[in-house]
Amino acid sequence: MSPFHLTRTLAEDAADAALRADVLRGLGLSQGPDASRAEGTPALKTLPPKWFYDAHGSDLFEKITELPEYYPTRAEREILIARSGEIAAATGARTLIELGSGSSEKTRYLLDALTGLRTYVPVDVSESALTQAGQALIAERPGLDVHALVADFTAGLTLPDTPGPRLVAFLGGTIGNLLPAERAEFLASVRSLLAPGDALLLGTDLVKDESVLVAAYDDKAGVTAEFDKNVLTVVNRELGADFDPDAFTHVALWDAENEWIEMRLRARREQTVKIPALDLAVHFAEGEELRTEVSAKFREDGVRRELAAAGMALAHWWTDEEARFALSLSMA
Ligand code: AVJ
Repeated sequence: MSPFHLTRTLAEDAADAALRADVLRGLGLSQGPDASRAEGTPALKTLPPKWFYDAHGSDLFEKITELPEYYPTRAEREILIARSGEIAAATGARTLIELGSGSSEKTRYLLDALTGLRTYVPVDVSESALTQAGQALIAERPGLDVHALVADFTAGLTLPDTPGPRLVAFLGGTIGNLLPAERAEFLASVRSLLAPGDALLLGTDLVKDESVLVAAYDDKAGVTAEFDKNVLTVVNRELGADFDPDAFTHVALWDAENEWIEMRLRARREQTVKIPALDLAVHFAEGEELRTEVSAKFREDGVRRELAAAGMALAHWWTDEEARFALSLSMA
């Protein structure tokens, strides 16, 4: 058995179909002659954030994590360094499943602490990130069985048969990219992967001062703006569209009612974008916005309630020194 396994549960054509459906839903159907449009208030255009992460987008995200304004990665790393030993003791995990593993950079602290660990299952939509991270890991840890899964973890997962106890880790605050109803469905599907005694380690960014939040999503160097616009490049490449990224301005705003950050792309001028693969012409008024990401921020009570609703019991809540970010450990 080779120590590095890669399984695609997301077929190339399934990814393509999912992108088409998302673009049609977010840009296409809202363009139809429906009632709201007749009244002159077209629905907000949207694209789901998962399409940021082609190879270039994944590189840009790695750059974001090093920006002075983007604190979540450093805050979470601080917690992992301080608490990995407690996490290992509380879980005794023999299999670590990491959803949205990306570069697996922070995972090293967990891998070092989990002394009984046999198998690491990184799950990501980015095959390039998985291959890079997986190859590096097996070189460093000859005893570890790495079984990478190219998969969309929001679409329900089939996991390889690996030894328990299992620890599922969902780090980085990525759960905040799901809308509340999607979050409930996602947590229920995670719960269904767990047996009694298995655990979920969840990273959540916390509600804080608006200026700190907005700066984290609108950095001075413009890396987040480039990341935001990368979704247009992805749609151009995959669906033959003719988006001009320079015709849009990156916007980050705080929705105080929903307690989430939104990233949007604002049309600098009136324009019509062609998407040949969908036989679509998408009109943007000057100043019209396309929402590309929701990044929800959390409070301890809300996290405990959402986990309980999915059948998991919050057992530990750890934050960084400045209480900017939290890691929670919940048991099935
Ligand atoms: C990787 C989803 C956690 O929402 O903070 C970073 C992505 N977007 N800057 C986040 C992101 C803009 C990030 N997550």
